Amino acid sequence: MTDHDTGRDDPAVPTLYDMYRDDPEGADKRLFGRIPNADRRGFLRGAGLATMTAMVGMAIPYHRTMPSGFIPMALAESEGAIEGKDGLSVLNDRPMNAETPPHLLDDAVTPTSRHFIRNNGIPPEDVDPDSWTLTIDGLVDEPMTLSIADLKERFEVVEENLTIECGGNGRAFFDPPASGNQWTYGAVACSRWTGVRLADVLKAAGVKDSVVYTAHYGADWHLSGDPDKLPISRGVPIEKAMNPHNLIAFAQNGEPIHPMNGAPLRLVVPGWPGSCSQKWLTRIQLRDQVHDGPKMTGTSYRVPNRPVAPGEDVPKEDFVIIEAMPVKSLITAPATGGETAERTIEVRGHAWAGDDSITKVEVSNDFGATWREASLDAPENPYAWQQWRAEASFPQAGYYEVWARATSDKGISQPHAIAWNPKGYLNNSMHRISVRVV
Ligand SMILES: Nc1nc2c(c(=O)[nH]1)N[C@H]1C(S)=C(S)[C@@H](COP(=O)(O)O)O[C@H]1N2
Ligand SMILES: [Mo]
Repeated sequence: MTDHDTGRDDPAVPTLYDMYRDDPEGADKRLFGRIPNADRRGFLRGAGLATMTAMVGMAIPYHRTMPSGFIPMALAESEGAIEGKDGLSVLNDRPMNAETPPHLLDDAVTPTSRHFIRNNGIPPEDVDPDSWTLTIDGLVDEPMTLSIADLKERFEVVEENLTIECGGNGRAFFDPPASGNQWTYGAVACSRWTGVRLADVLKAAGVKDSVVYTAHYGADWHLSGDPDKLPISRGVPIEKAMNPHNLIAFAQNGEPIHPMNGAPLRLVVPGWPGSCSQKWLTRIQLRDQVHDGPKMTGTSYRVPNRPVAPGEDVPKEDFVIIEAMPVKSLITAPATGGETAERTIEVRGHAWAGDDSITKVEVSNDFGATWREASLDAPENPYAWQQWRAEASFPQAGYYEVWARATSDKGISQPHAIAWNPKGYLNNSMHRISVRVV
């Protein structure tokens, strides 16, 4: 198998399963050596427990007595399910990265069980919502440290459907390929989030005039286990931070946030790369310069400042930070590859466009020669993806493709071809599905 087939970031980073099969003792050390002074009484003490529990699909009551260098049978038999998730494809288990097949994203509000997982490091263990705190500091009049109860008490609690899409969604289709998780279509979701407005909290702290950028920090661990290293810390310009639709969220679809989606507290900064939406949020610092945390600099979440040819070697200084995500649509029904005896079927899905809204979705079933306008719903609230549906008619039996393309209120629509960039970001080319009419 090539690296492409396994869809992993880097062949040098083995999966949990590979690690235990090839070198059980070493794997144990890598998993448990990472938290200094961890009380290590058995296999599953330490940073690996959340991942292991997630992978076997349920709690492991006797984890304290599991021998070291031991791989659970459930993992030996399969790559394992993820607790509280349903039907996701695991692209990588260290860190955990899993996407949702398009036909499982059919709901207007993405159920938590189908919300993708994009981790850059190791999620925190034994998270206690009651003692969790968020610090707002840096260039503010009054630095604050707030509990989740404080947030609920001091600020208006709001609920919104907000689209989060990973900047690398669609990377799998880059040619030449781009390294990183080989996301196809499913690193996007629109759950209903409950929280307080980021802007309200920043205003309460008093944003100094010199502030230009935020810096977000979370409680997850760097893959190396080095407590002085952060897996990711990103930020946004203060103008974006003050948008009233950014939430500091403590609930997802009316329930506590899923552990892999940032429990107990996360940022949701919709419309911009998912990486701006810090999970396991502990601190927001305001700065008088652009943030320079891990995954802010170099080529991370950055694209060339001009169109480049596929495969072109672009100098680092020509990269700019990705801001709003581009206009895009997804066909969630029917599932690709299906067969139908009907001559007319309903095709449906969602469309979204960064900071903008969608004004038109069109569907073609003749390889783009003709297009039919879909009926399109208004968004539930700004930054919620919009539902559309259209009829596709097939004159005779045979192989068809259904293509969808959305247009934003800025008049921008989706391209046929990928605008290639070295790290495989922002693929918003049209979604195509195949239909066999029998
Ligand atoms: N603390 C922390 N926050 C994070 C990440 C992370 O690895 N650690 N990943 C980011 C990225 S790259 C994305 S796309 C989104 C994904 O959110 P989800 O896993 O809840 O779908 O979380 C972002 N927030
Ligand atoms: Mo991401």
